[in-house]
Amino acid sequence: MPRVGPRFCTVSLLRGETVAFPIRKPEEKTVDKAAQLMIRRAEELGIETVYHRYERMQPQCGFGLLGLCCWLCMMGPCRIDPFGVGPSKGVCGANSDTMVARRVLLHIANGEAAHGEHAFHVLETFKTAVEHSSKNLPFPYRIADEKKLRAIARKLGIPDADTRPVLDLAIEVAKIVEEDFVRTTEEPLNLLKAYSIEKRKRTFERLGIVPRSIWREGFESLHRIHVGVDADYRSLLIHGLRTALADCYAMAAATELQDVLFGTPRPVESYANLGVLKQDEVNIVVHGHNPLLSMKVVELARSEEMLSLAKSVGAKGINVCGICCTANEVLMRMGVPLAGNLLHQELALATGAVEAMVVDYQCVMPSLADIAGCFHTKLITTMPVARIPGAVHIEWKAERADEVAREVLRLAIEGFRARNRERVFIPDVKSKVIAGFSVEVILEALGGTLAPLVEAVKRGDIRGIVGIVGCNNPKVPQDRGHVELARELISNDVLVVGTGCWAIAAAKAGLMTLEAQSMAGMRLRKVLEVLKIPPCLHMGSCVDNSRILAALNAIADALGVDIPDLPVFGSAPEAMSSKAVSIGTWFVAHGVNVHLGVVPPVLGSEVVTKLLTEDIAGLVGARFVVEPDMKKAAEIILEHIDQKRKALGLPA
Ligand code: BF8
Repeated sequence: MPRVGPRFCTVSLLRGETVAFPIRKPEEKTVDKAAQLMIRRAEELGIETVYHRYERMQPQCGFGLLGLCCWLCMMGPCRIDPFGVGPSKGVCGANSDTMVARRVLLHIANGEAAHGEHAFHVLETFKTAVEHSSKNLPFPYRIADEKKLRAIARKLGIPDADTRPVLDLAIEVAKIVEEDFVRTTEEPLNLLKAYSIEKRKRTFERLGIVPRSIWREGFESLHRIHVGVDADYRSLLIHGLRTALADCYAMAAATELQDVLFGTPRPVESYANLGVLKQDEVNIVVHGHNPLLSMKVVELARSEEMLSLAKSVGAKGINVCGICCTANEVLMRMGVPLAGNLLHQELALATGAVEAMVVDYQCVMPSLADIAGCFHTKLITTMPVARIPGAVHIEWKAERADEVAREVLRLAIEGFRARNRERVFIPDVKSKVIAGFSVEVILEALGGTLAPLVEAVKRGDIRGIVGIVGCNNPKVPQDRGHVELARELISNDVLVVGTGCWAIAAAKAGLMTLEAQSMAGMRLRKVLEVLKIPPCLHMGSCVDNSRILAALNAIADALGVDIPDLPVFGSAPEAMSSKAVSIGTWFVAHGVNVHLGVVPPVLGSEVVTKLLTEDIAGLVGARFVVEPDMKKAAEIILEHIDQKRKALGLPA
């Protein structure tokens, strides 16, 4: 059991002294009421969570926080003294600029690899599904959204996209997307050619950052950061832009093909927060990012066969709910409730009410196995690339997806008998949410054209549009930045859209309901009431940031301007993962300023910091802005929006 109480956490420093760091109260760790209750509950039960581990980790390495430590070769680890007293170069001779830039590129490549693998797994499944359908063979997956497939084919320039047989088209689409992974020539990504607006393409060409293949850019990044290769912070970061662009179109591939396999999201009502767990039902939490298995689990959980099995063990039903982006995927398409975002994953298990947590990959904490072990809960890993010691591993394969889902459900249902009701504590906290705002749905709500939205922006009823995305990070109180920034912006007539853990935070805070229209400024409110939409729009999981880009492309096209000219901004108030670094970078590359609420590890190099926060604007028309205070962040964002409106000749 960790040393977590009552008010101090003691840490022995290398020098042998012991330093006490104040432990924050639950109310200082998170603004989420359910999480506050569950942190106390976890402490009563002697369960360590991410919140406690973060405090035990203090003080975190000052070199690491500045980006000034390097362990990329075995001459290291090295660290550079930011005060100029100790070493100014690593053993290999790399200075602080090289060290910091290498680390940024490593984060981007890591994020790109994560989204790239996700997209590739979806592509492989899509291809196999099409092959089986062509031969009339049974397969767990099939084309569910023909309309979306034809729309993708049209965008890719495939001839006769509206009339050709659907399986022919699917084969063509798969070939074109596959080429974007494996291309060995200098040709640009097909998806970028088809999806990006002309003005942006010209910028990418001018800077030499047009990505060639999804695999190649990440591969080259890892080569460049190897000891003794690229030492110039500028060329490292320029390749970072190229890799991030490859990431962007990998994400687009994942979103598009998932829509074809599972349907394009449509508005759906559900609930969010730990109060969605049920006392009298089998609770199954799906967690991770790739919906290939979780969609099957949800489908099967609703079958008569499984419901009667659940009743046979004394449960009233089967309650599937989700954590992180897998949650967003199944919410958007099936109305499955959200149990929570990143920092809720351990708390969900600490309720003692979960029979099985089924994980795929990314943002899944290995410590889940320890917490599951305190209860009857089964932690089930399913992906060959993501194993956790202590978990049950039931491996997903596309052709076995239905069987795997059945095995998972049986294990969970069986587990219900072993639930110790005396140890169950489910916080009675949940909020209503309306999700499912794909670009297609937004267009439909506007009557098939963006014109009403563009007109509202022109008039100033919508002052600007901000995409808030990204993670939770225990360095800042959970959800505080997400909620504060969103509230501040909507009250100033800014329409907020977003994805990922922000979307879950906003849902838990009740910002994704029609009632939340009352929190919007008067002018925005009128628009929301006419369209019957919430002030914060849930656009999906993190790969669905590609939907936000698609909307920006369409608005820029409609106004006849480039993306940097638009009154828009991006923000990741609680960014944590490498994927967030990569996503932020490709938004900047596309000309969208990105605000970060957590200081990234770049301050060890003045020139890298300057490049990312100032000089990059001269290259791509946008930059990063770091501001931990959300009131000030909102002011910066509003000022930028107003400047852009003025430049476009739009009224204030
Ligand atoms: O991909 S927002 S913590 S869950 S990385 Fe992870 Fe960050 Fe959440 Fe989704 Ni995105």
